[in-house]
Amino acid sequence: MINNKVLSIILGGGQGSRLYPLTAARSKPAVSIAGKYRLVDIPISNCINSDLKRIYVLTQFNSASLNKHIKNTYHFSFFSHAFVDVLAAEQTIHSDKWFQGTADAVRQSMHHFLRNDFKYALILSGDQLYNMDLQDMIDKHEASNAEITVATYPVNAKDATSFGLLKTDNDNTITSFIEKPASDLLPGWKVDVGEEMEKEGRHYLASMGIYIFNKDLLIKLMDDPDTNDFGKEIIPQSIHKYKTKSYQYEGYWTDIGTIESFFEANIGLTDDIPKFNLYAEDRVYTRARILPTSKVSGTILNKTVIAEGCIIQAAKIERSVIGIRSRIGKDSVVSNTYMMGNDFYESLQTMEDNKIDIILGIGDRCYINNCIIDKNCRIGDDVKIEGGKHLKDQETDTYLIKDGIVVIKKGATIPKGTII
Ligand code: ADQ
Ligand code: ADP
Repeated sequence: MINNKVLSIILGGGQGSRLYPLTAARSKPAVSIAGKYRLVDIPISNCINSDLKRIYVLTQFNSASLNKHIKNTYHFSFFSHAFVDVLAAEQTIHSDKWFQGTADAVRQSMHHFLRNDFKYALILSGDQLYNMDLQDMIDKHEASNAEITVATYPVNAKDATSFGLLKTDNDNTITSFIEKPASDLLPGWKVDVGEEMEKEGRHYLASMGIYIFNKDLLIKLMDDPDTNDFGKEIIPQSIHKYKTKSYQYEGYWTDIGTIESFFEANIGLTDDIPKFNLYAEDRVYTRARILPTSKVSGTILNKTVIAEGCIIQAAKIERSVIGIRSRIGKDSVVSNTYMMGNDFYESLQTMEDNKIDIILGIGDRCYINNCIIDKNCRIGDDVKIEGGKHLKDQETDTYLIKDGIVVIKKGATIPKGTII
């Protein structure tokens, strides 16, 4: 089934500087999560699971791997109108600038959207981990005769300053909105979010950056060239002019736009009952790679998620997510680590022929803790990486330390015996 009234638009990200160095060589939507998916698979899967199958992904930094991933993953029947298309910032006769913000990204792509028949535009963020029935949000939008609906989420004071906050009347109509307020303004933004949420200290109602706009209104709003951003301009300017509703969501939802939140979200998948459930009836889609099963020998595994095609001989792996085609050598101990895995296998013969003496993966007798290892890294034997808050933020050619998390850059080689 396809909902023909709705066109989905995923904001795939600008430079993705907060996720650097994971975004150094690829666009943000293409960053790997949970060992086998890419960030963009989350909003796309939420749309597909809600029968919204006409999807554009807007990105500023069109790396080949994003296009390839979308092309190799989202195949729809020849007879269906479904599609997932990547739109990169492009120069046209009307504009020679890059996207100046989220609204500008939508504005510059309007001519592509308007080739489709639709009644509502659903605008989604590309860097959030959640599993939401978007159809229900659309039904509520329609039933309330709203012109705009903003998905909202109760948050605590610590998180509140990173979001757009809003107040509503008894009928869920948004009456005021402030984008990322300073902490001294917070007391004025406390609202009634329901007893359950208040018990958890979540007194503020945040915008999730997920919006439904009626098509005609979106066309009108995009005609004003002076607005670049939904959070900073479009939403605060619209609430008093157009009927704007809040759709309050209380399931799991998290922003994964920073190294720390990205790390926590991945490691959180190893919990006994993870907040984000990958084992639900509604699937998260990704590319079918047809890899062999993983092979594990002599390893104690505790709270660990292992993707397909790995060869593991480690002594112990704990609270870690091990991505596709990973190799981990004998007597190594890996904990609190997200290892993204490899894009290819390297045979012993290839290593010998090319005089390569560090395997693609983690060598023997290594100790790795609090680490993100990007794809295709070589970590030599006897390397010790002990991430943690004792480490200062710093960057070298092969790694970066941010908030105590050591991020090994894509394709880096860490020589034998290195201690970080
Ligand atoms: P932020 O997430 O800080 O706040 P922003 O940086 O504008 O807002 O990003 C929103 C989404 O758009 C992200 O997925 C981002 O990658 C993407 N994006 C940013 N610039 C883009 C561009 N030039 N081209 C394409 N995509 C781009 C927003 C709202 C807040 C709300 C939070 C919820 O402004 O009100 O609370 O989202 O996370
Ligand atoms: P995946 O979707 O499996 O994560 P991608 O298709 O984005 O990976 O990337 C795979 C990349 O790995 C491609 O760019 C491909 O050219 C590269 N690659 C595959 N095999 C090799 C190899 N033997 N040596 C170097 N790069 C390789």
